[in-house]
Amino acid sequence: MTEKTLFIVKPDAVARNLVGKIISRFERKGFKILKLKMFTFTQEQAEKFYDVHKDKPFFGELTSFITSGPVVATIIEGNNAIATTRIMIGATKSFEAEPGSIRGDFGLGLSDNIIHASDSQESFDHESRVAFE
Ligand code: FUP
Repeated sequence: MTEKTLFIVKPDAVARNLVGKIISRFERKGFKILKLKMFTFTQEQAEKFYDVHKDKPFFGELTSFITSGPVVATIIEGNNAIATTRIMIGATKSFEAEPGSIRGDFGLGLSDNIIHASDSQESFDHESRVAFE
């Protein structure tokens, strides 16, 4: 089923010049890029983006990391986009993510874990609204 999803190349990956390598994996997989935007999250936008985590102990760390530098937000389209993208990015903790996944191949961090991707239709709707507002 053709679906859309959002992924965000996070500040650590942008700083390490990994934008092209990461986006090319999604192109190679067969997804179509519909929107691309480079920007830096404001504090307000970050709090809105991550509002499902607002009561978590790591919320402060998360918003301070995501606002720390430019990101690249991308909306892609293709078969089963939401679930397939989650498989491609790998486990949240980069240091445990499978080799072959994006986090597994490029990262070692937890909040600095290279890439974010929507995990449901609801999170896609919310997150794409915030990122492309
Ligand atoms: P994911 O959907 O894989 O990005 O992971 P989560 O929604 O569980 O977490 C959102 C972000 O919070 C992750 F990118 C990493 C960060 N995080 C921490 O910084 N500390 C934690 O203990 C858990 C998550």
